Amino acid sequence: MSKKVSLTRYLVEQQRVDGLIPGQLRLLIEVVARACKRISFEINKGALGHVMGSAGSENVQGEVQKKLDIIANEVLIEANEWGGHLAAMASEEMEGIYVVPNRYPQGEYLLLFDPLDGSSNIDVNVSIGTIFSVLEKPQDHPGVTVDDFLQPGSKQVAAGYCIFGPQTTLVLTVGDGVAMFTLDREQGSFILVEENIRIPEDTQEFSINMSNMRHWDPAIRRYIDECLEGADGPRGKNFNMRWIASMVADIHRILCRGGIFMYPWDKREPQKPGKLRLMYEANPMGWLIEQAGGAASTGHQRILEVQPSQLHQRVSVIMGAKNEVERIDRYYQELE
Ligand code: AHM
Ligand code: MG
Repeated sequence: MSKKVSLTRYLVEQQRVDGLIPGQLRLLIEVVARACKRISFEINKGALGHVMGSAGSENVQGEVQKKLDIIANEVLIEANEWGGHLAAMASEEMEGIYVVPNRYPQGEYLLLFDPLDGSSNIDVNVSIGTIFSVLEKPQDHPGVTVDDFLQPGSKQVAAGYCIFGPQTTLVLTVGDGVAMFTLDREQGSFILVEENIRIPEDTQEFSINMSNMRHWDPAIRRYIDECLEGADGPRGKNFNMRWIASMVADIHRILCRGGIFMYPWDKREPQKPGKLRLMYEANPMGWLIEQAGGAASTGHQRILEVQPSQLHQRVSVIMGAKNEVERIDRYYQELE
């Protein structure tokens, strides 16, 4: 029987061999994984656990919060606040940062998360996920402020997501490739199922909400028009389309079998640079995609180089197969 490698063992070995994971970061990742396990069990209860539906409140972005949005947020905070590995947390569901209370030791890391991404899919039993990103707290001053979080994605020291689908799978990078761990419910631990994940540089599958077509800018219109023309058009091949409306599930598919994902700027709300959030969604997913050999761009710039100016900042997102992302970047340059 081949040996099973648990997340704990994987992290210990990475720490030992590559020195990539300091002890506190290893603890942090394990605590996040434990929280994801709890969230997975809560989601699995569904209507039987009275966890479905809206909570009757709105988050800072004016979006209706689902009960599970709030539960997942609380689980992540409770799991992470006492371990001594964190200075503060920031969440898509909270307006300000959550500084670790004085009664606990202050650590060196900052944790950012979208506690439950793909909320519109909760009540219809479709895959959703938790996305997380880890930064180091700047050490040049005591205490912690919002400004400490405003670092570009290239500064992340760990990032990942946990997808709650037919299986619960944690996908992680600490800057040395992408690894996947599936929750073994009998054993209660995450087990390594794949390492060194690679995204093919070309693809015939794209992922975008086509209902927004009339709002897109010319570069995205041109790219999608050419895909739709199929084998008779300039691309000379047919394209398939998938849109799950959970970024976690769409990115997971791309890490498993390739493709390109787009939630680009559109003119519905011209003052907003996109729908998705830079710090909780685009940066962690962008780093995972790059670590798997793909690319992540706003159309104008590498996502990981965007200098954030606000915690809840939004951004245009184009990520996945390298050659396709570069093609769209070219279209933006040509059409400007
Ligand atoms: P959420 O964090 O409120 O769940 O919103 C983000 C989600 C992404 O997971 C997904 O890609 C997108 O919103 C779906 O948007 P749309 O409803 O336009 O299809
Ligand atoms: Mg989200």
